[in-house]
Amino acid sequence: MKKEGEFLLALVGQPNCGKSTVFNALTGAHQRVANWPGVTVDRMSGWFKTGGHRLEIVDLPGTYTLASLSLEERITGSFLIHETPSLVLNIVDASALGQGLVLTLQLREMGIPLVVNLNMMDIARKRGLEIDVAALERLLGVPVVATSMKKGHSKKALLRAISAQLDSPVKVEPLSLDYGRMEPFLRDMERRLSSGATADGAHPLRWTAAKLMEGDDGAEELIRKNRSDADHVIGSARDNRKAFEEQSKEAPEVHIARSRHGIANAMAASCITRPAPPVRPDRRGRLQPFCGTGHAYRGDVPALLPFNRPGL
Ligand SMILES: Nc1nc2c(ncn2[C@@H]2O[C@H](COP(=O)(O)OP(=O)(O)O)[C@@H](O)[C@H]2O)c(=O)[nH]1
Ligand SMILES: [Mg+2]
Repeated sequence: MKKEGEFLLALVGQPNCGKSTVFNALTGAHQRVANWPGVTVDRMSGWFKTGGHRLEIVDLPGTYTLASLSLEERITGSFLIHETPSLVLNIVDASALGQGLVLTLQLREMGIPLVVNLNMMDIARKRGLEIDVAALERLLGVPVVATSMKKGHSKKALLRAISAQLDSPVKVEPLSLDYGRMEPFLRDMERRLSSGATADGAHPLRWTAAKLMEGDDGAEELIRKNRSDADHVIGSARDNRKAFEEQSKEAPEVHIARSRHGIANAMAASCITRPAPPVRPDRRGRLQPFCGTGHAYRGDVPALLPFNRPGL
Protein backbone atom coordinates (compact mmCIF):
# COMPACT_ATOMS: atom_id res chain seq x y z
CA MET A 1 0.00 0.00 0.00
CA LYS A 2 1.27 3.50 -0.88
CA LYS A 3 1.87 5.92 2.00
CA GLU A 4 0.83 9.58 1.81
CA GLY A 5 3.26 11.44 -0.51
CA GLU A 6 4.64 8.18 -1.86
CA PHE A 7 4.24 6.93 -5.37
CA LEU A 8 4.29 3.50 -6.91
CA LEU A 9 6.19 3.17 -10.17
CA ALA A 10 5.89 -0.01 -12.23
CA LEU A 11 8.70 -0.96 -14.62
CA VAL A 12 7.35 -2.77 -17.69
CA GLY A 13 9.17 -4.02 -20.76
CA GLN A 14 10.00 -6.92 -23.01
CA PRO A 15 12.84 -9.28 -22.02
CA ASN A 16 16.34 -7.80 -22.54
CA CYS A 17 15.21 -4.22 -23.15
CA GLY A 18 17.37 -3.07 -20.20
CA LYS A 19 14.73 -3.09 -17.45
CA SER A 20 17.10 -4.32 -14.73
CA THR A 21 19.73 -1.84 -15.90
CA VAL A 22 17.24 1.04 -15.51
CA PHE A 23 16.03 -0.39 -12.18
CA ASN A 24 19.62 -0.50 -10.85
CA ALA A 25 20.42 2.97 -12.18
CA LEU A 26 17.37 4.44 -10.43
CA THR A 27 17.50 2.59 -7.11
CA GLY A 28 21.25 2.08 -6.53
CA ALA A 29 21.56 0.06 -3.33
CA HIS A 30 17.95 0.56 -2.27
CA GLN A 31 16.63 -2.79 -3.45
CA ARG A 32 14.96 -5.84 -2.07
CA VAL A 33 14.07 -9.15 -3.63
CA ALA A 34 11.11 -11.38 -2.75
CA ASN A 35 8.86 -13.80 -4.61
CA TRP A 36 5.55 -13.05 -6.23
CA PRO A 37 2.86 -14.73 -4.09
CA GLY A 38 2.60 -18.46 -4.80
CA VAL A 39 5.26 -18.60 -7.54
CA THR A 40 9.04 -18.69 -7.69
CA VAL A 41 9.45 -15.63 -9.89
CA ASP A 42 11.61 -12.91 -8.28
CA ARG A 43 9.79 -9.75 -7.25
CA MET A 44 12.39 -6.95 -7.35
CA SER A 45 11.42 -3.72 -5.71
CA GLY A 46 13.30 -0.71 -4.45
CA TRP A 47 12.95 3.00 -3.92
CA PHE A 48 14.39 6.31 -5.05
CA LYS A 49 13.70 10.01 -4.78
CA THR A 50 13.26 12.57 -7.52
CA GLY A 51 11.91 16.14 -7.50
CA GLY A 52 10.94 15.82 -3.82
CA HIS A 53 8.92 12.64 -4.46
CA ARG A 54 9.66 9.26 -2.92
CA LEU A 55 8.91 6.41 -5.25
CA GLU A 56 8.59 2.71 -4.68
CA ILE A 57 9.56 0.97 -7.89
CA VAL A 58 8.61 -2.58 -8.84
CA ASP A 59 10.45 -4.35 -11.67
CA LEU A 60 7.70 -6.44 -13.28
CA PRO A 61 8.61 -9.66 -15.13
CA GLY A 62 9.71 -9.07 -18.73
CA THR A 63 6.89 -9.84 -21.16
CA TYR A 64 6.27 -9.41 -24.90
CA THR A 65 2.55 -8.76 -24.55
CA LEU A 66 -0.11 -8.43 -21.88
CA ALA A 67 -2.13 -11.47 -22.91
CA SER A 68 -2.69 -13.71 -19.86
CA LEU A 69 -0.94 -16.75 -21.37
CA SER A 70 2.44 -17.04 -19.66
CA LEU A 71 3.14 -16.67 -15.95
CA GLU A 72 5.11 -13.47 -16.60
CA GLU A 73 2.23 -11.96 -18.58
CA ARG A 74 -0.23 -12.86 -15.85
CA ILE A 75 1.88 -11.36 -13.05
CA THR A 76 2.53 -8.15 -14.99
CA GLY A 77 -1.03 -7.78 -16.31
CA SER A 78 -2.60 -8.47 -12.94
CA PHE A 79 -0.28 -6.00 -11.16
CA LEU A 80 -1.21 -3.23 -13.61
CA ILE A 81 -4.93 -3.95 -13.25
CA HIS A 82 -5.16 -4.47 -9.51
CA GLU A 83 -2.30 -2.45 -7.94
CA THR A 84 -3.00 0.72 -9.98
CA PRO A 85 0.54 2.16 -9.97
CA SER A 86 0.86 5.96 -9.94
CA LEU A 87 2.96 5.73 -13.08
CA VAL A 88 4.18 3.04 -15.46
CA LEU A 89 7.67 3.31 -16.93
CA ASN A 90 7.73 1.31 -20.15
CA ILE A 91 11.27 0.46 -21.30
CA VAL A 92 11.53 -0.10 -25.05
CA ASP A 93 14.60 -1.38 -26.92
CA ALA A 94 15.20 1.34 -29.52
CA SER A 95 17.02 -1.13 -31.78
CA ALA A 96 13.85 -3.25 -32.08
CA LEU A 97 11.26 -0.48 -32.07
CA GLY A 98 8.40 -2.19 -33.95
CA GLN A 99 8.52 -5.20 -31.67
CA GLY A 100 8.75 -3.06 -28.51
CA LEU A 101 5.79 -0.88 -29.45
CA VAL A 102 3.47 -3.92 -29.38
CA LEU A 103 3.61 -3.79 -25.58
CA THR A 104 3.52 0.02 -25.50
CA LEU A 105 0.31 0.04 -27.55
CA GLN A 106 -1.31 -2.31 -25.05
CA LEU A 107 -0.35 -0.01 -22.19
CA ARG A 108 -1.75 2.95 -24.14
CA GLU A 109 -4.99 1.08 -24.76
CA MET A 110 -5.30 0.69 -20.97
CA GLY A 111 -5.06 4.48 -20.64
CA ILE A 112 -2.77 4.25 -17.60
CA PRO A 113 -0.30 7.05 -16.72
CA LEU A 114 2.77 6.27 -18.79
CA VAL A 115 6.30 7.42 -19.59
CA VAL A 116 8.12 5.57 -22.37
CA ASN A 117 11.87 5.08 -21.99
CA LEU A 118 13.45 4.41 -25.36
CA ASN A 119 16.60 2.64 -24.16
CA MET A 120 19.60 1.18 -26.03
CA MET A 121 19.84 4.27 -28.20
CA ASP A 122 23.60 3.65 -28.51
CA ILE A 123 22.95 0.25 -30.11
CA ALA A 124 20.30 1.68 -32.44
CA ARG A 125 22.76 4.39 -33.56
CA LYS A 126 25.60 1.90 -33.99
CA ARG A 127 23.37 -0.10 -36.31
CA GLY A 128 22.64 2.98 -38.39
CA LEU A 129 19.08 3.53 -37.16
CA GLU A 130 17.81 7.04 -36.56
CA ILE A 131 14.59 7.61 -34.63
CA ASP A 132 12.52 10.80 -34.50
CA VAL A 133 11.73 10.73 -30.78
CA ALA A 134 9.43 13.79 -30.93
CA ALA A 135 7.38 12.13 -33.68
CA LEU A 136 7.02 8.97 -31.59
CA GLU A 137 5.94 11.09 -28.64
CA ARG A 138 3.24 12.76 -30.76
CA LEU A 139 1.93 9.43 -32.03
CA LEU A 140 1.84 7.82 -28.59
CA GLY A 141 0.53 10.91 -26.78
CA VAL A 142 2.83 10.32 -23.77
CA PRO A 143 6.38 11.47 -22.92
CA VAL A 144 9.21 9.51 -24.57
CA VAL A 145 12.74 9.77 -23.15
CA ALA A 146 15.71 8.38 -25.10
CA THR A 147 18.50 6.83 -23.01
CA SER A 148 21.55 4.58 -23.20
CA MET A 149 21.26 3.45 -19.63
CA LYS A 150 24.19 1.03 -19.62
CA LYS A 151 26.36 4.14 -19.80
CA GLY A 152 23.98 6.17 -17.63
CA HIS A 153 23.25 8.50 -20.56
CA SER A 154 20.15 10.69 -20.09
CA LYS A 155 19.30 9.30 -16.67
CA LYS A 156 18.61 12.87 -15.50
CA ALA A 157 16.19 13.47 -18.37
CA LEU A 158 14.36 10.29 -17.40
CA LEU A 159 14.14 11.39 -13.75
CA ARG A 160 12.84 14.82 -14.86
CA ALA A 161 10.13 13.22 -17.00
CA ILE A 162 9.06 10.98 -14.10
CA SER A 163 8.80 13.83 -11.60
CA ALA A 164 7.02 16.08 -14.15
CA GLN A 165 4.33 13.41 -14.50
CA LEU A 166 3.97 13.14 -10.73
CA ASP A 167 3.87 16.96 -10.27
CA SER A 168 1.10 17.45 -12.77
CA PRO A 169 -0.42 14.16 -13.83
CA VAL A 170 -1.97 14.54 -17.25
CA LYS A 171 -5.05 12.41 -17.83
CA VAL A 172 -4.16 10.40 -20.92
CA GLU A 173 -7.03 9.22 -23.03
CA PRO A 174 -6.71 5.55 -23.93
CA LEU A 175 -5.45 4.99 -27.45
CA SER A 176 -8.05 3.43 -29.68
CA LEU A 177 -6.62 1.04 -32.29
CA ASP A 178 -8.54 0.06 -35.40
CA TYR A 179 -9.20 -3.70 -35.36
CA GLY A 180 -10.70 -3.77 -38.85
CA ARG A 181 -13.32 -6.45 -39.34
CA MET A 182 -13.57 -7.04 -35.61
CA GLU A 183 -14.94 -3.52 -35.04
CA PRO A 184 -18.68 -4.45 -35.08
CA PHE A 185 -18.02 -7.18 -32.49
CA LEU A 186 -16.05 -4.79 -30.29
CA ARG A 187 -18.79 -2.16 -30.52
CA ASP A 188 -21.36 -4.74 -29.47
CA MET A 189 -19.25 -5.68 -26.43
CA GLU A 190 -18.69 -2.01 -25.56
CA ARG A 191 -22.45 -1.43 -25.69
CA ARG A 192 -23.09 -4.38 -23.39
CA LEU A 193 -20.38 -3.27 -20.98
CA SER A 194 -21.70 0.30 -20.80
CA SER A 195 -25.24 -0.77 -19.94
CA GLY A 196 -26.39 -2.19 -16.64
CA ALA A 197 -24.83 -1.92 -13.20
CA THR A 198 -21.08 -1.57 -13.47
CA ALA A 199 -18.34 -0.90 -10.98
CA ASP A 200 -15.44 -1.47 -13.36
CA GLY A 201 -15.33 2.10 -14.69
CA ALA A 202 -11.61 2.29 -13.84
CA HIS A 203 -10.77 0.49 -17.08
CA PRO A 204 -11.64 1.77 -20.54
CA LEU A 205 -14.67 0.00 -22.03
CA ARG A 206 -12.89 -0.58 -25.31
CA TRP A 207 -9.89 -2.15 -23.60
CA THR A 208 -12.20 -4.44 -21.61
CA ALA A 209 -14.14 -5.30 -24.79
CA ALA A 210 -10.93 -6.22 -26.64
CA LYS A 211 -9.64 -8.30 -23.70
CA LEU A 212 -12.93 -10.22 -23.60
CA MET A 213 -12.75 -10.78 -27.36
CA GLU A 214 -9.24 -12.18 -26.80
CA GLY A 215 -10.77 -14.63 -24.32
CA ASP A 216 -8.44 -13.26 -21.64
CA ASP A 217 -8.84 -14.99 -18.23
CA GLY A 218 -7.77 -11.85 -16.36
CA ALA A 219 -10.53 -9.78 -18.00
CA GLU A 220 -13.16 -12.42 -17.26
CA GLU A 221 -12.00 -12.45 -13.63
CA LEU A 222 -12.31 -8.65 -13.50
CA ILE A 223 -15.85 -8.83 -14.86
CA ARG A 224 -16.82 -11.51 -12.34
CA LYS A 225 -15.43 -9.37 -9.52
CA ASN A 226 -17.17 -6.17 -10.56
CA ARG A 227 -20.47 -6.98 -12.23
CA SER A 228 -23.66 -8.60 -11.07
CA ASP A 229 -24.45 -9.50 -14.71
CA ALA A 230 -21.03 -11.17 -15.21
CA ASP A 231 -22.40 -14.44 -16.60
CA HIS A 232 -24.41 -12.57 -19.19
CA VAL A 233 -21.48 -10.36 -20.30
CA ILE A 234 -19.01 -13.27 -20.46
CA GLY A 235 -21.57 -15.36 -22.35
CA SER A 236 -21.99 -12.55 -24.92
CA ALA A 237 -18.21 -12.32 -25.29
CA ARG A 238 -18.02 -16.06 -26.00
CA ASP A 239 -20.83 -15.77 -28.59
CA ASN A 240 -19.06 -12.84 -30.24
CA ARG A 241 -15.76 -14.70 -30.31
CA LYS A 242 -17.41 -17.68 -31.97
CA ALA A 243 -19.28 -15.52 -34.49
CA PHE A 244 -16.10 -13.62 -35.39
CA GLU A 245 -14.14 -16.83 -35.90
CA GLU A 246 -16.86 -18.33 -38.11
CA GLN A 247 -17.05 -15.18 -40.17
CA SER A 248 -13.34 -14.48 -40.61
CA LYS A 249 -11.79 -17.97 -40.22
CA GLU A 250 -9.30 -16.55 -37.76
CA ALA A 251 -9.16 -16.86 -33.97
CA PRO A 252 -10.07 -13.48 -32.41
CA GLU A 253 -6.88 -13.36 -30.31
CA VAL A 254 -4.77 -14.00 -33.42
CA HIS A 255 -6.57 -11.23 -35.31
CA ILE A 256 -6.02 -8.80 -32.41
CA ALA A 257 -2.32 -9.69 -32.08
CA ARG A 258 -1.78 -9.43 -35.85
CA SER A 259 -3.54 -6.05 -36.07
CA ARG A 260 -1.54 -4.69 -33.16
CA HIS A 261 1.76 -5.89 -34.65
CA GLY A 262 0.83 -4.21 -37.94
CA ILE A 263 0.08 -0.92 -36.22
CA ALA A 264 3.26 -1.13 -34.09
CA ASN A 265 5.40 -1.71 -37.18
CA ALA A 266 3.68 1.09 -39.10
CA MET A 267 4.21 3.42 -36.15
CA ALA A 268 7.89 2.47 -35.92
CA ALA A 269 8.32 2.91 -39.67
CA SER A 270 6.88 6.41 -39.55
CA CYS A 271 9.31 7.43 -36.76
CA ILE A 272 12.45 5.88 -38.18
CA THR A 273 14.10 8.57 -40.24
CA ARG A 274 16.99 6.36 -41.27
CA PRO A 275 16.55 2.57 -41.27
CA ALA A 276 19.37 0.14 -40.61
CA PRO A 277 21.18 -0.82 -43.81
CA PRO A 278 19.85 -3.91 -45.59
CA VAL A 279 21.34 -7.34 -44.98
CA ARG A 280 24.30 -7.82 -47.28
CA PRO A 281 26.76 -10.67 -47.33
CA ASP A 282 30.41 -9.62 -47.21
CA ARG A 283 32.96 -10.69 -49.84
CA ARG A 284 33.19 -14.14 -48.27
CA GLY A 285 29.41 -14.52 -48.42
CA ARG A 286 28.91 -14.11 -44.66
CA LEU A 287 26.16 -11.89 -43.25
CA GLN A 288 27.32 -8.77 -41.43
CA PRO A 289 26.75 -8.67 -37.67
CA PHE A 290 23.70 -6.63 -36.57
CA CYS A 291 22.50 -6.25 -40.14
CA GLY A 292 19.17 -7.95 -39.44
CA THR A 293 17.90 -5.11 -37.28
CA GLY A 294 15.40 -2.82 -38.86
CA HIS A 295 14.18 -5.22 -41.52
CA ALA A 296 10.67 -4.96 -40.14
CA TYR A 297 10.62 -1.22 -40.79
CA ARG A 298 11.77 -1.13 -44.38
CA GLY A 299 9.27 -1.01 -47.17
CA ASP A 300 6.36 1.33 -47.57
CA VAL A 301 5.40 3.62 -44.77
CA PRO A 302 1.62 3.86 -44.87
CA ALA A 303 0.43 7.38 -45.70
CA LEU A 304 -2.24 7.08 -43.06
CA LEU A 305 -1.68 4.92 -40.05
CA PRO A 306 -4.64 2.72 -39.17
CA PHE A 307 -5.20 4.04 -35.66
CA ASN A 308 -6.58 7.12 -34.01
CA ARG A 309 -3.73 9.47 -33.39
CA PRO A 310 -3.93 11.50 -30.20
CA GLY A 311 -4.15 15.22 -30.86
CA LEU A 312 -5.18 14.84 -34.49
N1 LIG B 1 24.60 -1.02 -25.16
C1 LIG B 1 23.66 -1.00 -24.24
N2 LIG B 1 23.40 -2.10 -23.51
C2 LIG B 1 22.44 -2.04 -22.58
C3 LIG B 1 21.68 -0.86 -22.35
N3 LIG B 1 20.80 -1.13 -21.35
C4 LIG B 1 21.01 -2.41 -20.98
N4 LIG B 1 21.99 -2.97 -21.71
C5 LIG B 1 22.52 -4.35 -21.65
O1 LIG B 1 21.52 -5.21 -22.20
C6 LIG B 1 21.51 -6.47 -21.51
C7 LIG B 1 20.10 -6.73 -20.96
O2 LIG B 1 19.84 -5.76 -19.97
P1 LIG B 1 18.95 -6.06 -18.70
O3 LIG B 1 18.90 -4.81 -17.90
O4 LIG B 1 19.38 -7.29 -17.99
O5 LIG B 1 17.54 -6.34 -19.43
P2 LIG B 1 16.17 -6.88 -18.85
O6 LIG B 1 16.03 -8.29 -19.30
O7 LIG B 1 15.15 -6.02 -19.52
O8 LIG B 1 16.16 -6.70 -17.38
C8 LIG B 1 22.57 -6.36 -20.43
O9 LIG B 1 23.75 -6.94 -20.92
C9 LIG B 1 22.75 -4.84 -20.24
O10 LIG B 1 24.03 -4.50 -19.80
C10 LIG B 1 21.95 0.30 -23.15
O11 LIG B 1 21.32 1.35 -23.07
N5 LIG B 1 22.94 0.16 -24.08
MG1 LIG C 1 15.77 -8.04 -15.79
